Amino acid sequence: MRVLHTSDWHVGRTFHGRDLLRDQEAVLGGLADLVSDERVDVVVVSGDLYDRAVPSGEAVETCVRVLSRLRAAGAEIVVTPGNHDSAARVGAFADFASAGGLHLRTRISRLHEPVLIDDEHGPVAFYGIPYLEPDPARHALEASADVAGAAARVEARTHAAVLTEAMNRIRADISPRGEQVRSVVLAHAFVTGGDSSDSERSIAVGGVEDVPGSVFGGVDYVALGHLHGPQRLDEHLRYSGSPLAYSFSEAAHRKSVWLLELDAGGLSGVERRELPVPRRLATVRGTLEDLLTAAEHTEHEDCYLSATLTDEVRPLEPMRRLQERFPHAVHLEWQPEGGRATAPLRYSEAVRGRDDQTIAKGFVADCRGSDPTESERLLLQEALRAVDIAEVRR
Ligand SMILES: [Mn+2]
Repeated sequence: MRVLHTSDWHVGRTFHGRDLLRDQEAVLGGLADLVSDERVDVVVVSGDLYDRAVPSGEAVETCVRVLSRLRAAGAEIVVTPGNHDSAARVGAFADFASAGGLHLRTRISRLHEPVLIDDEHGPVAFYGIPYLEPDPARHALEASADVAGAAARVEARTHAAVLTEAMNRIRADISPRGEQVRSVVLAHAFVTGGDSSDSERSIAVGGVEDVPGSVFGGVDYVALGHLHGPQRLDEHLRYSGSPLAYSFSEAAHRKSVWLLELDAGGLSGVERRELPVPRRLATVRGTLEDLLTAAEHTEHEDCYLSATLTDEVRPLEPMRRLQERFPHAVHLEWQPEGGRATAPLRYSEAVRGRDDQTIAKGFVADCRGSDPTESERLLLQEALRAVDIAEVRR
């Protein structure tokens, strides 16, 4: 059996205000070609299908088109929700979807019930662990202890405790099925040793967010979601990472999916398949004039750009001017080099002995390089007087 492991689609996410839906649909829809070219039997999506608990109508439509393409290419699909998803919404039509080959595994009380998919060697059991927020998950696990025939108490309010209980239930389901059953677990968690980036939302509880990899023993493969960089923690324990970069900290990532091969004895191979990059990311630094003219930046003209300006005086309308050369410049910082602005000035010293009018005038001059005009001066005066009156009244 061939299984494609992906996660953290975050459909509907924007990048510094830019809509990514078309890029997401292009990359994710492209997975359908991989499914047919590589004769993939099952696609597993380990959480963060959407970027938000209540995705937009366009995001839902995009996601449905992508899933339909994967199914039409010949794969069954198993999905679990991540910390960005609403489990109830993702799983809304689970029983109906399942009849069409889309298995939405969103319920904690049923995480020990596998999706069974056969190959020539017998069944492969796919278990989906929905993202487990420690406190509510603990209660849901305790409430479903009868159904699962499991421990009635989950002692600690930690990710490790609830995932340990989830895995105990899964192992208890696997063992009576016998040797010939192979197993794949989907989980959305921060496993110790993984590398994070700037685009995952922290799941720390009491300062702790990671769980040891040993929690996931006893199964053939664990398809992890949550961390956005593709990584291998162990042969059978991997993150696929997100299909697109969602922060500048991911500029060096090569986004990819894992392609697993299961034979009669379990996991027999894992290959990496890199994904196309709709638009590269670049980070540049220099004076505005430099960035606008230097030939070395020609290669960045079509990238999503994060620029750090080093001008001594903050240039006028820097973003508008940058975008004339770099239409996809989306982030800007100003870190003056060598100028007086680099010397940290304590606020109390900066304002000592100066009246409000002078301070406001100085602020305009500092930001813009020229004093306020007569009409601006009158506006400032009016604003300051209004604040004075409001303060007297209070
Ligand atoms: Mn994520």
